[in-house]
Amino acid sequence: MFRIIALIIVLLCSACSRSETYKTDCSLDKAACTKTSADNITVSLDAAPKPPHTMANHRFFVELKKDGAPMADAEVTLDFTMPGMYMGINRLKMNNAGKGRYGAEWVIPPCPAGKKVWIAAVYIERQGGISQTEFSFEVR
Ligand SMILES: [Cu+2]
Repeated sequence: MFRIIALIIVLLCSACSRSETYKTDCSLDKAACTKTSADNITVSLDAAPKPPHTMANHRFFVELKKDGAPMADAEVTLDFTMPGMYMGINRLKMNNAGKGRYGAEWVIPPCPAGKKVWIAAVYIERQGGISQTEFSFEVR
């Protein structure tokens, strides 16, 4: 029994340290982040004000392009999660602002464990399917 508990503790701790050293691929401190999805959609994510701060309201922007042209006919959802930690449901349906631009507001919730890394999954829904692109970024 003790061995099982010890094993669980070891597993839990390796899970913490893994997310502690999580390598982000996007800095929203100064500029937008851009990636190209598997189905060749260019996805840019941005936030204001900068740098993003916990407990503050932000406006998040997504800009979509396909073959260089704005993609204005998508349903876009932003889903924020923390690596290795359940932080409740933080899913935003974005408003279509036209010309391939989408926006939503979100107050970044405080983390009880003091973690700063969030993953923003951008879900892009169109006739014919859904695609997903993820960005990971740090807040202050
Ligand atoms: Cu957290």
